[in-house]
Amino acid sequence: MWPSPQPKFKPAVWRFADARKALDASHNMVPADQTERRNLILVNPIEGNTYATTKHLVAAYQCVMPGDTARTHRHTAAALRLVLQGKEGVYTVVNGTRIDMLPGEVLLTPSWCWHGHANETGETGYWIDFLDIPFIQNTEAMFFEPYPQGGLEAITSTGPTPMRIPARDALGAGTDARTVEIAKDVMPTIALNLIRQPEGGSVQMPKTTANVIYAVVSGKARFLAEGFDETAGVGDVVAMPCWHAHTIEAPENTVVFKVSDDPIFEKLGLAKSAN
Ligand code: GTQ
Ligand code: FE2
Repeated sequence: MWPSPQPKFKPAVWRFADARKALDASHNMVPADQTERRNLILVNPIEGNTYATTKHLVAAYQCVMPGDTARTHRHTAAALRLVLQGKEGVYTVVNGTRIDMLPGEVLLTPSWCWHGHANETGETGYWIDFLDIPFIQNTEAMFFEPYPQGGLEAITSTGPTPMRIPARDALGAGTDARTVEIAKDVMPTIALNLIRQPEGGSVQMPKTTANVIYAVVSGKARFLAEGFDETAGVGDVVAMPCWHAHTIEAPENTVVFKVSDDPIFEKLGLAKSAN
């Protein structure tokens, strides 16, 4: 035992521009029908780690290239996506509902929902996946099932659906400082917040037991923690492990997406914070 949390994970940043180059190059190396998903995993750069971005969550950049489908499957791990680039015709199918992917939208795939992705446009669609896979692996309660008929699940509806949450609608008009929680209590392990700051604004986050992954939805954000100072643009991702006080500064009007494992600690009576 020890007096207070000693996270092994480190603050880290990943850039969409780098990920995009690597994903684009994968096109000529791996045919889509030989992959479960065309994604690039944001592995926290600590010794011995091969997968997780923070203690309980993984983030990955994923793309679907023109004409590709990413076959339908389901798993006990909960998933959600923040769309970076897409338009009508780039879509995911969640339990039979087709959801077209437009930039700035958050799309939910709670535990055990069937989901597969497709792209009928001429341009690659890109997004960021967030899943609680590291947590589910720790519990050993992992189940995974490919869609029995193979390929993409049949579309039975085109929505509207609570599984689609556009950031702009959730935050409302304006540029004033505002934080909204979205999809509250939909996924038992993951909390989602949209944090809007006007140019020159900043928000201070205390030390907490939660492990957080941030992604910039619009504008730019500077993330400051002890030994860490990185400015992130649209689509860039920052990992912020537990018990790291940090500040988010907005050099311009900015929206940041926050993905946190806080519900796990809340449910277990372990949620704590300090200044
Ligand atoms: O799109 O279904 O990044 O199942 C990791 C596991 C994405 C997905 C990931 C997945 C998916
Ligand atoms: Fe999946």
